[in-house]
Amino acid sequence: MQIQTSSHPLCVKLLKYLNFCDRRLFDCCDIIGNAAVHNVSWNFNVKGWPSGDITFQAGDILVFNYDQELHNVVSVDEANYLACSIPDLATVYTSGHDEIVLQSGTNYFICGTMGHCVAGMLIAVTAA
Ligand SMILES: [Cu+2]
Repeated sequence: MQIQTSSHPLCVKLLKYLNFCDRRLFDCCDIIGNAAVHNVSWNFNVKGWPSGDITFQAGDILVFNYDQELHNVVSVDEANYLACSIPDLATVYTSGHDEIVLQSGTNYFICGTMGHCVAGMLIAVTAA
């Protein structure tokens, strides 16, 4: 059995981390091997991203690049997106280089630093 798509950076990372191969990993590599990677400059200018004709598929990866001293990334639902509020159980990303896999439908992200979302640090990305 061979991993056809193991050269994908996320797959390489997984292989290194797990140090073994199983069926789930092969499946995962098949999925992420076909995914597109979209880099996001996560800062105050991000509102309106992406501009142009980029289309997104479920399984595509957004890479949020930012200064982790200033910002973070919070995955929220539509209501919290519109209200710029962070629910108690929200998933908060803080690495400064977060790789987030898009789900089917609209995916909402806001910055959790006080005042940043209302200042325009939020995006909504719809994946087919
Ligand atoms: Cu911020």
